Amino acid sequence: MTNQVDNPNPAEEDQLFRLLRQVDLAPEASQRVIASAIGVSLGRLNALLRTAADDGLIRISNRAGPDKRQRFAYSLTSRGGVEKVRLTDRFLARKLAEYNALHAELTGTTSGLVPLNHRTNLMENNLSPIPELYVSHESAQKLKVEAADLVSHDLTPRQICDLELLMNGGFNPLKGFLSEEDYNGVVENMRLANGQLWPMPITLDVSEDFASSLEIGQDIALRDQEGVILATMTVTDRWEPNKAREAEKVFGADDDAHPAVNYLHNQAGKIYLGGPVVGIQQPVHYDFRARRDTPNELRAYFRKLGWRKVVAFQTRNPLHRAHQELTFRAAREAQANLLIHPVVGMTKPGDVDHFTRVRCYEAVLDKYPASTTTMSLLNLAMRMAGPREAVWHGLIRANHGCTHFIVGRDHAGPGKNSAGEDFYGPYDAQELFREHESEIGVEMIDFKHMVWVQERAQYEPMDEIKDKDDVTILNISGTELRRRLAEGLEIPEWFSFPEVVKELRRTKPPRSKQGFTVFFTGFSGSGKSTIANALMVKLMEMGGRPVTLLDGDIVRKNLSSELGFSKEHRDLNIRRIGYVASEITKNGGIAICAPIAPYATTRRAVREDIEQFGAFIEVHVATSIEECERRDRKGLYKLAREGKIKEFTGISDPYDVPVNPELSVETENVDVDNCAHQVILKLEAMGLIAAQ
Ligand code: PPS
Repeated sequence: MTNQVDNPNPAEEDQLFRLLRQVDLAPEASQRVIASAIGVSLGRLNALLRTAADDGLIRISNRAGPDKRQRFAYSLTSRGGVEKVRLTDRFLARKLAEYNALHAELTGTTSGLVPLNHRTNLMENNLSPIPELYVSHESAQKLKVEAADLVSHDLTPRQICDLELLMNGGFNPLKGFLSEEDYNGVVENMRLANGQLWPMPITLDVSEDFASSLEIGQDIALRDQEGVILATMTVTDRWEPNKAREAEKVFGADDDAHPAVNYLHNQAGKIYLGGPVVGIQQPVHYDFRARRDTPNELRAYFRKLGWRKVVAFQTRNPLHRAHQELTFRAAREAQANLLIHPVVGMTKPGDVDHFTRVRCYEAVLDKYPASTTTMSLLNLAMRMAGPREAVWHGLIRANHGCTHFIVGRDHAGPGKNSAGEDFYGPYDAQELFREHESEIGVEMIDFKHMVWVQERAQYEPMDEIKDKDDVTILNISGTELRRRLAEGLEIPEWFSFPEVVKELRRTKPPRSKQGFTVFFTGFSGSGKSTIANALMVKLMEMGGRPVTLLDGDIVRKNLSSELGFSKEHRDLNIRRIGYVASEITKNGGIAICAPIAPYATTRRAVREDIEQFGAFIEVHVATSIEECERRDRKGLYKLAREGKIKEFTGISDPYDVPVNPELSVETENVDVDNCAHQVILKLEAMGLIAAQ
């Protein structure tokens, strides 16, 4: 608790805090009940109520009914909710200071005697409750009705994850989405404006139009994707961030190959809103409900079981034998209990989906002694920010009552940058964590790279093997595992548990049985549709999977008939094609798409959507614009030259040539059958069609 206690009149502040807490907990109570609950006279209560109402913290309304002494009803406003959270922190800080001073006096610290430190901070240890941003259930019901009239923002999936952890204290000490001043501090030096350590910008990004429709000081409702109001927020800040700067400082490079930088530039809104949040209800989860815990629920669980030391293991991957060994070792080293704390919010695109992972974790959990280990799911949206992310993960685990945290090699690594190099050094995360360990409040246990020593039939940390030259060291990397799964190859028992392998095989059948999308792109008249048709027929001849052709013209007729050729409309058209193709791919079919798809960012977005479920094969039909214009099969180029068709790709509208397509086909002097055959060969090489 680091809040400063600077109010000249703490007694008044205490009274206001107690009043707001009381109104929050029992909005239906009579004046007499409130007065006695907070320990003031009726006269004083009236004065307090009037001031609180004038300041917009509570609402006073007439109460119907015969009892003349109960003429009014009181309820907390959104603003009152924010003030209550603020005063709770200050109240706690003041009480702790008083407690510490009293303790010092009783133990003689002030007279120079040695203090009993282990008792002084009892109230601040990892097991005491931490502040949340929720109002009581009663107030929430009332606020929800009022919030229905507010302007609302529909949260994105990432914002919902962030909001959940803001509200339940997972992001303590944050009280809402960052203000501009806090954001600048976080971006520049990982600190909030008050100096507290916080490495990750938690921002509410919105469109320019929405932002400009708001006034500073206005309350807005934050809704989930079904329209349920989860919280209200008082907008105190609105600004246009320097995203390139944020990318450089937070993620280490302004490079779109980094998933969070890509999100920042291509998905996040242009404007950020900041302000305190009042929590109305938790986001609803229908899956694995019993496995999800708030920080306070975990703290209570640890208290109940008497777990004073808890080491947390963060993961976004299935657990194999090496992980089990290292978590065992970490727990032994720290003499602590173990919390397996997998992320189920958002992880790196392409990761194994969380449903499969949780089934795998549940299978592995049986292999741990139940009395020392537990598992809880964390609805975090990861950013893959390596070192900063490790510090952030540590703070989040401290909030969840943990005392130790495992940081591995390349913790939360985003993979390679656009030059093919790693974004961060393998131990950068451990270094940054070590630097801030005491402020984070959890001790780091650095990950030992575990390998299988065949002769001894056990896992050992690589750096501790003395007889490296005399033993056989085995290891299967993540890439190798994916290859084996994709090709249906054996996965040895020493590497994983049969239950886990079975689960992984169930979700990821070999590539030759998975769905995939072939995405042709090129100028109008380049030959996309003709090759796509030939390819479709060849695939249908082979049989095995259903094939769907989403040709440019067919889609424009059936899916996008109302769209034109502006950038916005073209993007929408391609996103629709991508959506349909991703559904086909997910369900094991083959989608062949053949739109012009002129913009690289949109093609990338579609690729990301599809690669969650299966392969995406981008085929550039590289017929030159001169050749297309010479052919001019539909006579459109002529019209475009005459200015009768506007925004015509290659003539009066841009085409981003694909930089790294899976295949590029030349059509000049090559017949269609041969072009389609090149695609078939590529699919075969990728293992997508098994050799007959
Ligand atoms: S996009 O950009 O991907 O949405 O375009 P797409 O849906 O594939 O376009 C399909 C066909 O529309 C015709 N057409 C135009 N193309 C480009 N620019 C403009 N302004 C335009 N207006 C109409 C054109 O015949 C496209 O043809 P094909 O040959 O199917 O690519």
